[in-house]
Amino acid sequence: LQERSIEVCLTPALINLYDLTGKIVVVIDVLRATSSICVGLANGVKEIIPVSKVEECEAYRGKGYLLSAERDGSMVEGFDMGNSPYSYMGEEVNGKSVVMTTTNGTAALNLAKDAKEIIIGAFVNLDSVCKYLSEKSEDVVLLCAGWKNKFNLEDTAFAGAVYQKLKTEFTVFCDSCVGAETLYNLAKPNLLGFMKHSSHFKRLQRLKIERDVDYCLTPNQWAIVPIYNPKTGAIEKR
Ligand code: 3SL
Repeated sequence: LQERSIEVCLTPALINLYDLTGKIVVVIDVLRATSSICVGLANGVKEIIPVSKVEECEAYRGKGYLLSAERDGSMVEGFDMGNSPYSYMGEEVNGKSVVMTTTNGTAALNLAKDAKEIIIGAFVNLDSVCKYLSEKSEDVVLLCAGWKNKFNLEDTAFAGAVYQKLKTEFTVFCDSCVGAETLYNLAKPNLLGFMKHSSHFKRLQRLKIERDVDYCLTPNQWAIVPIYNPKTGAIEKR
């Protein structure tokens, strides 16, 4: 049996330390970008085009796309929608192509473009991500989007959850995996309560959107694995 590795990259600032060639990268931005991507594609969004900058999103205006732009938790003024999972559920998104830019998640997707495959992970699709990785034979890098290049609790805890489910299938040589799992074990009995310690919870609380956090921390709501193809520029569901 071919041995394969699993690693956790704790922040985008560390990505240059990882060789992504031939590997599957799971991009993780639990609060809220990768959760919203899962929700949208599970609810009839045709495709999501992630772009790093607000100006890139703006360039799609008037061409039949829905424009989703978030910075520092808030919707950027003048755009169609922000980054709430609840705005990715209604009739208005059904069958639409959405161009999305977020503070951290879409930039992290862009950093993963040298990988063999890029998939989208969040608690809302935890088991589907694990099943997908389990059925493949590639090495895996779990890339936490963090907050402005810094470590965050929620993405690391999710990486720990994936690692915990899969570790017996991999050769492990990565302390970040062990650290992430330790954090997940601490958080698991009360994910929402634990995440109240996170800076992003406090940020979203100030914006009065705690219900988004609750939603994004509820595991396995959607049996879906969104896949990002940097060649087409789109995320679609498998
Ligand atoms: O950073 C991101 O990509 C966003 O998910 C942040 S927020 O939850 O929309 O504020």
